[in-house]
Amino acid sequence: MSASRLPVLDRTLVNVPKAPVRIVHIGLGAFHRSHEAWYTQHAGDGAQWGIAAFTGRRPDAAVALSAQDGLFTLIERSGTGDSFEVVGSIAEAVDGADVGRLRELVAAPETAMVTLTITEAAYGLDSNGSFDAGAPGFASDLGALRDTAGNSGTLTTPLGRLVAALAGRRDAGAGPVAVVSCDNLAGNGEVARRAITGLAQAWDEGLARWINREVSFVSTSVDRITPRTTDADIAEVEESCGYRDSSPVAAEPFRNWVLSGDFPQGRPRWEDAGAVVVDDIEPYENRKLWLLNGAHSLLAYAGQLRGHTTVAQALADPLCRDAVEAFWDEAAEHLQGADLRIPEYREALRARFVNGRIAHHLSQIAADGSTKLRMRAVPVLMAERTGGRSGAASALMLAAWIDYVAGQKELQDPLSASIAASQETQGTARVAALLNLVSEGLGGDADIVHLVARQCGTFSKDTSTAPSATDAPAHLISERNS
Ligand code: CS2
Repeated sequence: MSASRLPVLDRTLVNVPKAPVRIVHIGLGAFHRSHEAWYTQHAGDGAQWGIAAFTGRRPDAAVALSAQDGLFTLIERSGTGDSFEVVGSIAEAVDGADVGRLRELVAAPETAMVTLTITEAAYGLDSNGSFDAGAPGFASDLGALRDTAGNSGTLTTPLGRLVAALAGRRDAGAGPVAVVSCDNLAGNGEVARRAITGLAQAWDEGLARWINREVSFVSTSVDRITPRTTDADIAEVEESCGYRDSSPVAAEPFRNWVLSGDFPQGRPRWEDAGAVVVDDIEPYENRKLWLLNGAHSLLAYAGQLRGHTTVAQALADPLCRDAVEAFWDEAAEHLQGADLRIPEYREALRARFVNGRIAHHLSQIAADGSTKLRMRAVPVLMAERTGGRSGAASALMLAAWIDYVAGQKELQDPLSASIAASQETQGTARVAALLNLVSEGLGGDADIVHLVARQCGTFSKDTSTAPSATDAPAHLISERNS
């Protein structure tokens, strides 16, 4: 049957009932759908927990998902083949600009939590890691909050919108609620608390006090590699499933979710689907942020400098792979505790990264480097130096970023203007300026500046040994061209 004659995915085609909304999510992207939406569907009591998911910057994903009643196909992509599952836990998909609907849902007593995947850069952290109300978007949102008592559709930041919605919950007397950050940030619960109460404080002190009393900030470590959906994924679902789905999402089979904190109004039994609830999340968080995300960032910059496009392709390059292993050696020194099982975790990561059927583009990972490296490279570098070692492998990640940003005309980064300005300087002054953007004061440490500067050029120096596009395995060439 031609694709245009296939039925569109909806609830008459699959036996996936719609659950009542009890979770409000902000950041309706591929990762939310492959992770939290999947875990919620697989919780034993998932049928009682529907998600109302709001987009971030653009309405597109909400429009596309609404046309199929929130349903989408998860393509589970292993190294050997694909399997398909319709996920139906998104009961409502909404344009993030619809602050009125967000307020209404957050103010509903049935809503037990607000979950977030808004990206690291959206928390307004400055280079000290503190909340900065002057970060892009917040000043104008604060103006809109003051002018319209939070009723304005002109709020543009996810946290500005959430603060307006929390005011709605306070006004409705709907009681306590949990805010659950699912972004890759160290101490994401605490970061969310600081940003949300910081914004509220700057608008309405009474609201900040209410948030301190009534909102529980839950920390999580989330994991599932989920590249952007491609046209090939859409065509594959049509062919294999016999319906049209504009919004499938392809992800690796591996998934992990560690949570820590209180849910005053309950939560789905995510542990039925393999989630783990712990008292002390920090070791798990660091393991994931340093080993997985750290390696990702290193590969993103080093790999692109070497002419690679995907994670699997970069890892096949010995220069990149050795850099990753050396960084892992440094990080492992600071990941203690038998239950972390670092050797097994590293082995599993190698296998996940070489899954060449997952076209995880380095350019996607490279975005927002100043914020990401602050959490992925700097803590290991500092711990190494405190331990009397140089931290050379962590410094190499910073050097790769510095080389990478020098070659970019348009950079996606919250500090892109300052990064561009620092390109006006040269030599160690430029290295120091860029390091200060990643972490305030780092560029004032002459030893670190030299350690990083010495390693600049590592991945661009000897391109003769980098595989050229035509040496790359066939599946990688086709991914690159897709
Ligand atoms: C990646 C993550 O884009 C990035 O920064 O490192 O999105 C990574 O793929 C996920 O955290 C995997 O769980």
